[in-house]
Order: sequence, then C-alpha cells, then structure tokens
Amino acid sequence: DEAENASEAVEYTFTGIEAGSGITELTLGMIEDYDNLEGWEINKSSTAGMITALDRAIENEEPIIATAWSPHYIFAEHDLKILDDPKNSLGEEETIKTIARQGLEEDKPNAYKILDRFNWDIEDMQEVMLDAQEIPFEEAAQNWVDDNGDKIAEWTEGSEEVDGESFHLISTPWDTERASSNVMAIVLQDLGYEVDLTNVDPVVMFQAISEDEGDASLSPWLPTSFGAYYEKFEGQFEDLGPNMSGVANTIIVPAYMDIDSVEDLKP
Ligand code: PBE
Repeated sequence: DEAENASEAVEYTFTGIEAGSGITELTLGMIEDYDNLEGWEINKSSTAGMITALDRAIENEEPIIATAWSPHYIFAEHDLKILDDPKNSLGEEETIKTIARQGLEEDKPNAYKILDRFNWDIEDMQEVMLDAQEIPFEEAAQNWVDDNGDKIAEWTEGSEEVDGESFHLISTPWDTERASSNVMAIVLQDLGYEVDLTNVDPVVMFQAISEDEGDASLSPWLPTSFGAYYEKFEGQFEDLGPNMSGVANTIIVPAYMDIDSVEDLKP
C-alpha cells in the first residue's frame, strides 16, 4: 500500500534538521513511542538541508517525510500536510517564552521591563520572516519596528533611556527566533543599550542565561521542545512568561502523499 511504499522509498528515514534542536530530540522520542516506527531514523543535517531536500522532492513529486514547525514559510511555498501524532510525542501547541538571568531586574530594570512586556503575534513574526527571505534579518526587523510603533510603545512604556549599557541577548539559530531577537535588539538599541546578539544551540542558550553569561533569551519553546533543558536549569534563570503562543512542532509530507498519520508508517 501507499504507506508501505512511501516508508520504503524514504528508507525509513525522517529528513531532519540540526542535531541540537528540540524537534530532533522529540522525533527520537516519537520513534520510541510508536511500535510501527521500529527501525526508523532521522537524517540530522541542518534546517537549510531539510528545506533543500523538501524543495527537491516536491519538484520531482517524490516522497519525503520531514521534521518541521509552524510558523514557517515552507507552508506558504508548498502544499504540505501535517501528520497526525496521536500519541502526542511532539507535544501540543506551545508558547515561546522569555527568560532572563537572575538579577537582571535589579541590574538593568529598563530592559527588564521591556522583556517582561514583550508579546507579539504569529502574524508579526511571519511578516519579519517572510521579509527576511529577501533582505537581511536586521533590515527585516527594522522594517517591522518602523511600521509598528504602537506595539513597541506598549512594550517600552515606563522604561527610561540608558547610556550605552551593554545587553547580551542569546538566541537559537532558527528563523522564528532570529525574527524576535532582531526586533528586540533594535528596541533595546533605540533605548540606548549596546546590544550583542548570539545564536547558539538550545542547551547552550539555557546554560548561558543560567550562568549569567547572557542577559536574556526570547527563544525557549515550551513546555515540550525545550522542556528537558528548562527542567535541567530550573531555578537558575527567571521565567518572564510567554512572548508568543500557537507555535508547534510537526512532521510534514507533501500534500500529494497519501499518508495522514505517523501511525500509518511502516517498520
Ligand atoms: N524549532 C524552531 C526549534 C525551536 C524553534 C522548533 C525548530 C527546535 O526544534 O529546537
């Protein structure tokens, strides 16, 4: 049958992304959770590699089963299906949270207030991500900031200007977080901070905030994607709550594939 052919055609392999990502760990867990995924593997490479493989497969109408997440521009470019995951191995819809190092509120109260209030919508993030397909992220973020003075005024209300204080934002390297951290970098710069922005693996991000090497991060997907790291470092950072909701990890296939659930795949 179709699922059998497709499973064989993809060599029982999910096209994956970076080894250090949350979704890679979750997909390894998913393979454990489902008996029918016995013997399945993930081809870990990079997000760019996954997207190239997806583009190529779709160009040739070949089967591909990939790890992905929403929001992502691939959903605007291709007709894709998200496979059901009845055991919920990839978790439900998540929020993206803001975390800060202990003591940030005292040390940098003006930045802290902004981070604490920072909250935007999927549509906002998507606008920056789509724009950044054509121009550098810094410029896409600047365009969004220029167009959304009212939202920024809500975040910055009550924060006073500072004079060149340093601020170290730590992010993860995916577009979703490059969008949020580049926007925040501009907002903090406009208040007078000297902002440093570093992209690292999720576990390194948690470690940096917990060990006071970074001031804050807007990148933790929770409760599932980064749940293990959150627990590992719990108590060593401050949780400022969600900055966005409605994001999700997914397994995707092109719409022409006749598979609807990870349970359909064959060992
Ligand atoms: N993501 C996008 C990341 C977090 C943001 C879901 C690919 C991850 O899996 O770690």
